Amino acid sequence: MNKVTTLGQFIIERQSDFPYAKGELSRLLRDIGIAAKIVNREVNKAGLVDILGEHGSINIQGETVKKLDVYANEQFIAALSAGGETCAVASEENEELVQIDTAVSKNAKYIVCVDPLDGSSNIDVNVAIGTIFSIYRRTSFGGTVEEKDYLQRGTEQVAAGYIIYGSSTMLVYTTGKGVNGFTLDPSIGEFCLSHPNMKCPKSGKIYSINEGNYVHFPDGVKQFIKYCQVEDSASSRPYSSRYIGSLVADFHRNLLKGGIFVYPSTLKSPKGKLRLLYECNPLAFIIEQAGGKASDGFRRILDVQPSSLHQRTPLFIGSADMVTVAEEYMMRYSSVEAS
Ligand code: P6P
Repeated sequence: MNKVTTLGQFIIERQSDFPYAKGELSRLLRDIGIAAKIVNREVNKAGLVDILGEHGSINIQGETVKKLDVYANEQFIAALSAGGETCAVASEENEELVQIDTAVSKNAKYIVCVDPLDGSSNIDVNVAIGTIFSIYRRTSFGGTVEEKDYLQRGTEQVAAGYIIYGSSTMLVYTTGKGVNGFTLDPSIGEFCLSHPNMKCPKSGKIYSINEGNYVHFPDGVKQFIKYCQVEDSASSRPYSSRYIGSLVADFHRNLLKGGIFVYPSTLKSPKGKLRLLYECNPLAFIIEQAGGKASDGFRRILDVQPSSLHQRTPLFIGSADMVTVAEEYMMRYSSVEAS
């Protein structure tokens, strides 16, 4: 039988990558793993909601059934609060920063930005959904967490990852020393190392974009889509179009198989739809660590200086060569460089 390495064992083994580590980040990552298992249990029951009661109703245990994204948010904030290593959480579900000012946490070292359950509208149709998280070290020294603590460039992340609740549940993360994937074994309730040292193929045959917005895309994006559709066997074109409509699922497929995901600016979302702090930055950190690339069409995502907690950005992410070609089209066909 091959050696099974659990997430907890792996985190401890790799703690030596950081000579001054005293275990806080290790404990924080384990806190996230615990919350992921709790959320996974509820996500897997989602199909039974008619039996267990619609959100807002009282279920057979006498509990109020919550919308899953609200439930997921509560579980991640509770796990991070209980763990004592996080001083604040920036969440897609909370308009303002959530300060964790318990005696232990208020001077904790880390801030977590999280999208607790991205794509939750897909739950009703059994499409894979995900949690995305990003971890920063606070720059202020104790007390109330300040704006400069969470509005840091993506390059300052100390760790980032996602959980995909799909045909199996996986946790994928990086601390800047490569990307590793863990698959949940429900029989033992542990995330087990299944995808060590993940690498994104330099190029691929899949492009992923919601072409329903085509008429409102920038010209550079329209021209890139046409490039993807041209017959050219030498470059394996035309590419296949795959769009799940769940960011983590589209991203995970491209990380494994190669490909590009694009959510550009559109009429409805002139700055793009996806959020910088808790969707684009963590996925950009992961894809770069796996040898891929992430851009807003003109600039490296990780270099963008955030100005607000829920700030949006256009996103071009996946195989490095494909993102580079898309950027070339954006440069060539977009009249005004990125402001
Ligand atoms: P559209 C889900 O709502 C989400 O935030 C991402 O998971 C997904 O990639 C995107 O929006 C889909 O957006 O406009 O194509 O439906």
